[in-house]
Amino acid sequence: MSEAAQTLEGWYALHDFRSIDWTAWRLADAKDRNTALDELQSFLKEWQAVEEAGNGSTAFYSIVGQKADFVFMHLRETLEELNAIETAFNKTTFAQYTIPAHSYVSIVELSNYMAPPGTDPMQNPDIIARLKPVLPKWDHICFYPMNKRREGNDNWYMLSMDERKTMMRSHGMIGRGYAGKVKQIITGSVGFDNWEWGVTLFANDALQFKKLVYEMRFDEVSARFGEFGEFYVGNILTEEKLGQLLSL
Ligand code: 76R
Repeated sequence: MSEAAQTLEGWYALHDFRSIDWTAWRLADAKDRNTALDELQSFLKEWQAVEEAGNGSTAFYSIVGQKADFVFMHLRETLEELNAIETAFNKTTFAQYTIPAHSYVSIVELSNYMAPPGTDPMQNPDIIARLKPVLPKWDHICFYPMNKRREGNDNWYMLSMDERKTMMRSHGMIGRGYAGKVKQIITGSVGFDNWEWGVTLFANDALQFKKLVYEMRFDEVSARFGEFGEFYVGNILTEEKLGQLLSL
């Protein structure tokens, strides 16, 4: 058996994608629409307070295209908290005007492929900060799930630790070229959802998503072993943008 990579886990993650039921929203009377907006805004404030207290983080983005209209990405200490957020949102007036579009459950994950041997990662404040990150409020988000292939000669899980380390080093070097332009959060989802990882990227220039993902396609670990699900891309929903989105 090949040696499993050691992983470190941080906050649990829920990506909650919703579509807006525009017909219902249009038909609602102004009073109901105001109640819906107020409730949504108070949830956003509550989540912001959780973030400021260091107990989690939430990102709120619109989604371009027909797969969904917006996404909440929540990070919390426990699966119970994520469940509670989801249920509380579902009970709001605003939720009555939304349709669940997609969801993804995972946990922030770092693996030890690049860790210097003989060090205790949990003594490293940078590592702790990456396991429990404050999600950037950058202009754009990109999310997609992925697997590492397990087929014939292209079985990631049958490779030796050294072979995987070499490939992950090359992967990491490409990624580093995007420092400051793209922030990535890798969440592990083996046992939690349909794919092995969720990849969440943030950037102020959306084109950098395409540049990074394309460059990685030529790198062995993605070229030979990467299998990808659906891509979701969108724009940050500030209070002002939210008002514009929902105004009729
Ligand atoms: O954690 C680290 O920074 C060390 C290096 C590193 C690891 C271990 C790293 C760096 N990644 C790691 C693990 Mn990554 N990453 C992806 C994708 O579209 C594709 O082809 C793949 C999707 C992107 C865009 C990306 C970006 N990475 C992983 C893993 C877990 C693998 C495992 O355990 O087998 C996956 C699935 C994955 C996928 N990666 C980086 C980036 C970027 C931008 C970096 C550089 C980070 C930095 O140094 O700032």
